[in-house]
Amino acid sequence: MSAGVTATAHPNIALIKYWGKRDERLRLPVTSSLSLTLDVFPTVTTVAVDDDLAADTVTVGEASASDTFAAKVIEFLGLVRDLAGDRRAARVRTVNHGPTGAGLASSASGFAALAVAAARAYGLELDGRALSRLARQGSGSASRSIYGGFAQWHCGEGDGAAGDLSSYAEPVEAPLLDPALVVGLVDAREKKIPSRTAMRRTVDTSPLFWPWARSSERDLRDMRAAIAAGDLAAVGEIAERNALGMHATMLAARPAVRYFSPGSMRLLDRVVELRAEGVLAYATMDAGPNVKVLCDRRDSATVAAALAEADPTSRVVVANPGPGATLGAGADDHL
Ligand code: 2P0
Repeated sequence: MSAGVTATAHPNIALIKYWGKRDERLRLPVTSSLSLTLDVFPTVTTVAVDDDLAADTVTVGEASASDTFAAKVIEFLGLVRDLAGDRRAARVRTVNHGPTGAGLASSASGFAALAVAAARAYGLELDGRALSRLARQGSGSASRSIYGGFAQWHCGEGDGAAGDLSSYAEPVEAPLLDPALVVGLVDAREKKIPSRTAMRRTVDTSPLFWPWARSSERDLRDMRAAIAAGDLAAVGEIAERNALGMHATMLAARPAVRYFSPGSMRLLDRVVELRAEGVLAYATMDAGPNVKVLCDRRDSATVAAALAEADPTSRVVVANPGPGATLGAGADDHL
């Protein structure tokens, strides 16, 4: 058996959120989204195609993966095998250096790393756009982790093959910004309602979903202009309103989906106070209670100290813009 192909990818945090699919199978989103890839919590994944293996095996670190996780990985390998015209099974080993399933984009880094490693292991030569489309089919947000820094995932047009071809992420240049994202880990445990379930329930039952989706298209246009102008205050304001609006759609779902906890509220309150104190700091939240605060890199230590003081049980991690998905084990050289 060969040693396999290893790839590393980092999570991304959306400043304009992806929330709602128009095609569940192909993971085509209702709206376009825009994110920042981080330099913390990478996933490192190795795929080894094996002539003698009867069925795929999936391990997480040194242990067997749960049935649910293994099923997702094996389904994804099926897509890669179809593209490559190669029916051989593979061994997959993945290590996620961050909280898993806690609204910290572990599925984004996970499927981006798996897409890059599996494509190469099965001999496919895919460019960034094709890798992004492939990663998208594992987990929508993974389409954006193919790229470092800011990235926009285009919702694309139409359904079926046309939608598939037109729905991919691209990098967004931001030479005038020097941002940091300070992560307040209120609770690093796995969330109770998976984002996939929450997303579907919101689209199906929330009267606020379509108004948010329409306003999100406008938020994205405004966000692109604010990034191009290097206007951190505008970028932050748009990101915060887009995220809180997304949570409003969930709160209005039936039954409601609520990811906020008392710790989240303490951190959100502190962010408002920081602004009153003159620090440009803006919050965003995903499918979990953790709060991520966008600020200028120069203010990241101030923001981190404020969050740690506001909620002493939260772990605070300062992240900066990180790299796109790459072959190799990144910093994790011992793998
Ligand atoms: C995002 N989230 O834009 C949004 C905001 C969570 C809140 O993408 O169903 O794991 O696998 O396509 O990508 C989380 O959803 O969902 C997510 P699937 P995914 O980052």
